[in-house]
Amino acid sequence: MTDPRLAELTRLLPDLKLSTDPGDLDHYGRDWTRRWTPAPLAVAWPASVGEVQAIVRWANGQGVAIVPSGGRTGLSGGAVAARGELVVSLDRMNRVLDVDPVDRTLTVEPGIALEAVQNAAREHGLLYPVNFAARGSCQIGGNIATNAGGIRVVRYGNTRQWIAGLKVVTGAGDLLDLNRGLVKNASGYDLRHLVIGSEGTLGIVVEATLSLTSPPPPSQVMLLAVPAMDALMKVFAEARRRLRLEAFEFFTDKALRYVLAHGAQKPFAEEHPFYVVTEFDAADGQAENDTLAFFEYCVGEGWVVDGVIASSEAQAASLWRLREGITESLAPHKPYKNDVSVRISAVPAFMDEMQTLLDAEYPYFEVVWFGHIGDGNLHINVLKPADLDDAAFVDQCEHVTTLLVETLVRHGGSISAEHGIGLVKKPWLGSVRSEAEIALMRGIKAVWDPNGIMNPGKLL
Ligand code: 2HG
Ligand code: ZN
Repeated sequence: MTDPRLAELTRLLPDLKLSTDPGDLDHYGRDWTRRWTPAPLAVAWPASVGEVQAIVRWANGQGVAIVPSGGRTGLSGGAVAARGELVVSLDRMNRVLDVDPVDRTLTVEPGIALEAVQNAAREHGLLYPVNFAARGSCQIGGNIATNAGGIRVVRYGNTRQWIAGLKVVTGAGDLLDLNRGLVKNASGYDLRHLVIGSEGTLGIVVEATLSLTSPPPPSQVMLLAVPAMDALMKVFAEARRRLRLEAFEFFTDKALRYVLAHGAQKPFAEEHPFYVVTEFDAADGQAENDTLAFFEYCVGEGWVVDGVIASSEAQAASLWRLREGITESLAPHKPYKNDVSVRISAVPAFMDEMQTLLDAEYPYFEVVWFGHIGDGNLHINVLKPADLDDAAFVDQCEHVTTLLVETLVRHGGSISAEHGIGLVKKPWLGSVRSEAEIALMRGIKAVWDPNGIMNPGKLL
């Protein structure tokens, strides 16, 4: 370590795993956004709370910025290190520390993968219900930092709802033990909820106590073909009324074409403009009648034109693949991503207005819509035309984002539903949060992180 700051860190923590290897800097300096060239100072892999705390204190002393780093599956640049920061990877802090069947909690280190959390809960006959396609690679610390949502929010809410306790090292180097797994705790500001969704700008989560729940009864997965967005919202309202929903996701004909080209199985002989994948409880014979009655009613109203119910786990997985495989199938087309939310009732009008603007200004852009329609959360991926260079594409997409934000503001929506602000959406934060709100956010940041070392440049 020729850098004197790193030499000092090694002197303080001789056992700390630390690397300046160019391969590590490149790998750990980026997340799933591919826009920035990684340029961290080094990567550190602490193995204990004490090491994290010592690193943060060292960083304050040396004026080194820290990028906390989980599975780096984020899509907003929140885990990018492109300005000489120290990446603090939580990869080595990935243990289950405790399971409590009475409290129904699981206490884990932050670097554990979401899927490992789900499996640990299942081993004890319980469920950690937050779920999404990146489950195998993303880490719980990152889920907390972004208040990750995903495909079960319609039933179970976001990550926030499942955090019973948090240990956090603040930007000032203090170790906080927040809420300690309590169900009720009316003792003032609930600081745990400030950390959730703070995108690593306040501190580093070093331990989390997660609430678990009972697993749902056996479920059924159904794919529906729908002729129009208005109809789709009616199907949603009807499904919520008649079925106990676990998921209600949508995608368009364009999205389907990309997943099919990527190896998924064609669900219907004909193409339709919109599709819904829905999953719901189906415990007994009555449930089967309810499902059929729901389906027939929707067909009778003209809201659904075709449908298939999975008759095996393999078929359910292949229906889910149509939705969960979209991101991967679009990746080769260098998509520019937007992740927005409006009130559920505003979805069709918002989509209509936005698509009209896009068609008028950017008729040569292919725009793929999909997402968590049951949460009013839409993913809008603009694919890069082959004849447009990367910089010009990003420029034009940023103008698309401005149009999008103007439309969102008219509909009372948000520029980020679940991916976070990071670097990618920072220019537009002021359009969806008021000046007074942002001033408060800056004030909070200054208290938690007085020297501004925690993930600087992200969010604020
Ligand atoms: C999803 O819902 C993820 O599949 C990714 O949030 C969305 O790729 C995207 O735009
Ligand atoms: Zn999503």
